[in-house]
Amino acid sequence: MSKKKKEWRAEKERLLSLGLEDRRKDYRGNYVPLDKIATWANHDNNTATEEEEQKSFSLADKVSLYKGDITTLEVDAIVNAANSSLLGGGGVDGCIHRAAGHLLYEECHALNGCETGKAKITCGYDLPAKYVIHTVGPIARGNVGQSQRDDLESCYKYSLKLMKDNNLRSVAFPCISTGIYGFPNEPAAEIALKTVHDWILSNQDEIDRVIFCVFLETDYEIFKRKMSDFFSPDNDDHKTEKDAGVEEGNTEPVEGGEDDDVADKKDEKQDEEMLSQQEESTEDVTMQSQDPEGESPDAESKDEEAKPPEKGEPTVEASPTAKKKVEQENEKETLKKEGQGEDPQVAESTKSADTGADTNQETEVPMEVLDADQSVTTAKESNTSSSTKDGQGDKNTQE
Ligand code: AR6
Repeated sequence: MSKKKKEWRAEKERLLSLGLEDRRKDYRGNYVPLDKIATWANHDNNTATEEEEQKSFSLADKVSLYKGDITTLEVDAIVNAANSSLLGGGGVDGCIHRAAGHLLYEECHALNGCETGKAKITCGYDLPAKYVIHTVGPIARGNVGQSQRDDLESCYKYSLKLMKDNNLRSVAFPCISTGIYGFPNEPAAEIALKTVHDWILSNQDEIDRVIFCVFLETDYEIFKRKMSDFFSPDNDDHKTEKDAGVEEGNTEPVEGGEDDDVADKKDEKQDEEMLSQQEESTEDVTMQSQDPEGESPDAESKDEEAKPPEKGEPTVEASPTAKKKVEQENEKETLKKEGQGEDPQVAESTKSADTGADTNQETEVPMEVLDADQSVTTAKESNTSSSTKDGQGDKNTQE
């Protein structure tokens, strides 16, 4: 066994044997404990009466909408929107690799990549999340057909399956594929909400919480508008896309008129500001670690075959925000290809974080607890215990 493999295996074993309080001593940055993240039933916009809340305990109590940096969440697992190399990249992938530290790269290196629509699990290392589930979303570049829709759904399903297989009880998802991969935000949110809804319905006892962790105001507004269609306090049956106000092949919401247009423009402006701030402050995410010994990978995935794509389905026109992101990305890729002749997919493993928060933390910072409203409190004020079934069978990690 190589020195590097020994290193990540030993650290993974050590971290997974620790209790919550000891693990907290190892976090590199701020963290948000699960009990500080409101469930949808208690979300500030939710107008459910007490009686309605009683009825909805099974669904609205099991999901949350959280806007912020996924790398700060103290949950059993966070999901990474990775590429098929699993060796890091930009966006949320870059943020997660930076915050988790180099051992995440070393373990990912041993996984031998991952196919689109599937998922693989690693330790979270320096993250407050115990595990990272890496999934590879479809590349949509603004237009989506049925195969991209199926692949995106499959990302959520595989990630949830991995969570269940490893006895994990809380997970946070970013908006997979909606950044660099250009899947339009609105249909992506529909797929995320419907897939998670259906999965929770048939796995209610297996899960404590699924958090939809959005980063951009645009996504926050979309999810806020749609959450109750799927996790309604008084209705456990999901609505169809039509009922939820979105016609297939149309990314624009059906409801609302001028007010929505004004709100959309405001969101886009806020997002543009956020993205440009990030671009200014983001450093390159060059994964420098290499395995000089080139040893054979020990992929640990228990993947099943993904559904074959269906052809000839209608496509969805990208929203203006998605188009802009795609244009920016295409521009970057053209420049890169012209300059270096690289394969864009492979090149992504060494490029800067385009849409992600800059969570690079090279130096030790004092541990602080972030309240879900982003206000900082001291670590002592938090007495949450992890919802993970500690010590229980961890199929993918007991090696
Ligand atoms: N926390 C939560 N969400 C975030 C964060 C963060 N720190 N940073 C960004 N997002 P993207 P993709 C949101 O581009 O479209 C990488 O290079 C972001 O606003 O990260 O699946 C990979 O290596 C967006 O809503 O992932 C792949 O090559 C969402 O995360 C490729 O990008 C996903 O955007 C994957 O592209």
